[in-house]
Amino acid sequence: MSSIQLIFATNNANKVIEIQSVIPEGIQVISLAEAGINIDIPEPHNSLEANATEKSTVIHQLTNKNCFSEDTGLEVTALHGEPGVKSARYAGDHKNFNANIDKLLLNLQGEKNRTAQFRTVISLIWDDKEYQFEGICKGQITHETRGTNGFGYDAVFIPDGSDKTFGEMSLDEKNEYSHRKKAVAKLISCLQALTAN
Ligand code: ITT
Repeated sequence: MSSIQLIFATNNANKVIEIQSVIPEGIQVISLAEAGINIDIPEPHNSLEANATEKSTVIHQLTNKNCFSEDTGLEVTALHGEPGVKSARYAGDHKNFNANIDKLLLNLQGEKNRTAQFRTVISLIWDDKEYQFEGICKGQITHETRGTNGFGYDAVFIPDGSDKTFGEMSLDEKNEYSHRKKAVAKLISCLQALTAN
């Protein structure tokens, strides 16, 4: 694959670190900061798919360059899929990770069913056409926080197949299970097909 550049339409620095850790040589992921873009990208919709499209479209219209975005939600079975699309703002518009975790644990107090999944939807805009890719990681919500690595809800989520929370894992360990990594693998395959010959 020849070297390609893609703007990543996110203001979340943790997502940039995670995605850059799994992108192969030959694909250059450029953050909004590196592209000199400073805007609060809107997420007005009720689905991860629609918000992902909104974010990539806004940046594509602004730059006219190939780009991608991702929207991720933590979907908790006992809470009927919440916080889901509201994961970033679960406890309010200030997007505070600790406040979001506190609210989640409170809402699950006394609840035996702790099953949940992270779901990531990536929206790629390549040559003016949109492609979407999904990645899911199933697991359990703990009763208290464990570990300080990662971001968001990592300290209260144990992926199936592990006994550690994401907050107790290195980035490489998280990538063995991660919803984001699975969605990015599909993105990479698509880019390889689009740029083959
Ligand atoms: P952008 O929209 O700018 O990309 P954001 O932080 O607002 O950044 P989302 O709308 O996708 O991103 O919000 C998802 C929230 O879900 C995020 O703020 C975290 O609280 C949480 N989250 C997403 N991915 C996560 C992960 O891998 N581990 C733990 N929590 C995660």
